[in-house]
Amino acid sequence: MTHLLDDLSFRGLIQQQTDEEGLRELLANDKISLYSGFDPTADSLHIGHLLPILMLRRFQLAGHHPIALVGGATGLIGDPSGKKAERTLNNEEIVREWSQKIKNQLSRFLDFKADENPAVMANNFDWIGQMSVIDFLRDVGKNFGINYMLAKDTVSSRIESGISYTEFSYMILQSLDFLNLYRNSGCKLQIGGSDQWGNITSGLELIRKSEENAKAFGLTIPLVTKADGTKFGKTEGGAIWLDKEKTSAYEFYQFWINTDDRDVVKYLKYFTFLSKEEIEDLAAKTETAPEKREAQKRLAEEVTVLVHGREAFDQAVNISRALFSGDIKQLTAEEVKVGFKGVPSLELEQTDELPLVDVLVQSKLSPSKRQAREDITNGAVYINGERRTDVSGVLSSEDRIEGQFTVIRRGKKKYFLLTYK
Ligand code: 383
Repeated sequence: MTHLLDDLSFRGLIQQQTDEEGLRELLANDKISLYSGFDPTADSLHIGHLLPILMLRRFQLAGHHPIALVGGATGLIGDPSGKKAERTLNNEEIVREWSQKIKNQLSRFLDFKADENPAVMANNFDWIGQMSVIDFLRDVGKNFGINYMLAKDTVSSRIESGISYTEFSYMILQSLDFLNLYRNSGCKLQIGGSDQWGNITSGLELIRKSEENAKAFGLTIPLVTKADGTKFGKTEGGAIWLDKEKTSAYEFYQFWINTDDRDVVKYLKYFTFLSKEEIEDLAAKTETAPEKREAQKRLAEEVTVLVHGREAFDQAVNISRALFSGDIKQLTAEEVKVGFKGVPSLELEQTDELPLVDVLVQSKLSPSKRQAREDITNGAVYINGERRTDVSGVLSSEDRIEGQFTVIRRGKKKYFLLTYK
């Protein structure tokens, strides 16, 4: 069997390791506990969190014991890692609410009922929340030299612009987590994005100072980059969230299907569990027939099914197909709503039955009545995907999908949506 670390390095998932040989040996001989932490800084995780989550899953699939930690306490403090400016503090009730949501999201990716190696959920509020400031300063703080802390990137990069004592102390809390999990759960490895290197190594330092003959490891995952130089995971609409209320399964699917040919093989390695052979096969197809976009299709399928389930994936494909072919009629009202999110729209009364010409003008699809008539006679106007050529035509209740939407299209891709009160 391939060593887990060899699979991870084939996938390009390893950025830095504290002791490669040591970890290799440990993993070859033992099933270990490992953890990664997620701070509740929003009401949902986003695709930037996906790699470490899937990494925990990769370890679990290889027989190890993953611990997903929600930063109920650290989320109240704010990690300065990778941040150019001080964060604003969120109130405790909000952070508690977000912790719960993030916990629910995390639990979908790991198996908590596995016989041999069930995943475990932890919340650092359980040990940090009650800690007294005296204990913190005496028992933990004593192990951290100021010079050591100042030398960390996350701190040194903020000396000019400023960093509060609060954020400065963050690394101590994350270190304390690692020590705690090491002591109480035998956790020997912390993983995280490369932005977490400083926090992970300071935890190892604390463990080394606190425990005799300690053996613990750190491993980081690279930052996901894009060939065109833009930031991964961001669209015009903002982040790609894992919560389908914030980013629909259709938008999620679209995000992956639009992956650049230059990035797609890398993302298959990163974000899917496909084998080396399957990925190499898709890589070859991208070389020989890039126009078929087989690799993108497979990537979008794998990741959408993983995050949103098979049914939501099928729906996303259905919407995409209908939008591509123009066959809108076959969509359900729900699918129209999702597929046309962001398309300009107008809300009408249920009783409204408007002349098509007027609607084209009102929606600004056609600049004037004269042009609207011309567009109709030229065959450029479609209602729910069907061409309308009658200039005196009226939009009636029969033109509504499940009584809720009328999709108007002019030309190849100018869309407008009518909704009804
Ligand atoms: C808190 C307590 C711990 C260990 C880790 C933490 C959270 C950590 C952090 N992580 C980021 C986050 O929460 O801030 N201090 O948004 C992100 N992670 C992971 C990964 C990543 C990092 O959750 O690189 C992207 O997703 O490490 O930015 O004891």
